[in-house]
Amino acid sequence: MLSLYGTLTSPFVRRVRIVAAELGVAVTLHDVNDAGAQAELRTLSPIWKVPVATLDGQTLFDSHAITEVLLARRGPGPLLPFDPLDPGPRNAIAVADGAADALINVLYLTRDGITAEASSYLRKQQERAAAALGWLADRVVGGRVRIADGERAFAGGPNDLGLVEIALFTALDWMRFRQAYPIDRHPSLVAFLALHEARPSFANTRPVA
Ligand SMILES: N[C@@H](CCC(=O)N[C@@H](CS)C(=O)NCC(=O)O)C(=O)O
Repeated sequence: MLSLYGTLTSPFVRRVRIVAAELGVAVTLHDVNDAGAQAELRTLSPIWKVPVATLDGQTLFDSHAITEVLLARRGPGPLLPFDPLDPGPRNAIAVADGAADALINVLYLTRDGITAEASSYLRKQQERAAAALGWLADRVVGGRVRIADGERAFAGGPNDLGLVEIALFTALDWMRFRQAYPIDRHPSLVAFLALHEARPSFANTRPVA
């Protein structure tokens, strides 16, 4: 059983929920919008970010730590294996993260009344997200992110899933949910979302307002 601190909207938390669902690991979600769960989160993790999880008596602070440990201990099940030392998948996940982090920053800065006209940092976040998504769009073929390094690009079928695809899907679907970025600019990313969105682990973890 995985005890998970998070929200129903975070793309990073959703990755963990998807990997757990694919591997048949039961999850107890503690919604940190609840004051009690938020207080517990802050005693568990000094960075106060979600996801945080406890698994096999150990506490893990970050979506990468949690999903990689899940995959190593309970997987790979139906997912593509993940080699943490293969630079291709690592880089692709870093780019998906970079886009998501940048647009999360834009969302929170905008909610605080900071405009793109007033803040060069905010504009840089928007430009970073566009650069990152353009890079990914150039590498998506059907349901996969094709990565030059290592053997991974050639493993599995055209719509198989690994941590790279799950990171990209959750980032893109969050952007769509928050209207944070015009994904329509990239037809390959729109097609990628459409190919995967009915998969039960994705459909059952859609962000809810
Ligand atoms: N690198 C972290 C990023 C996690 C993250 O940014 N989580 C956001 C929610 S989507 C968060 O907790 N933000 C709260 C804050 O910044 O105060 C991971 O992969 O888990």
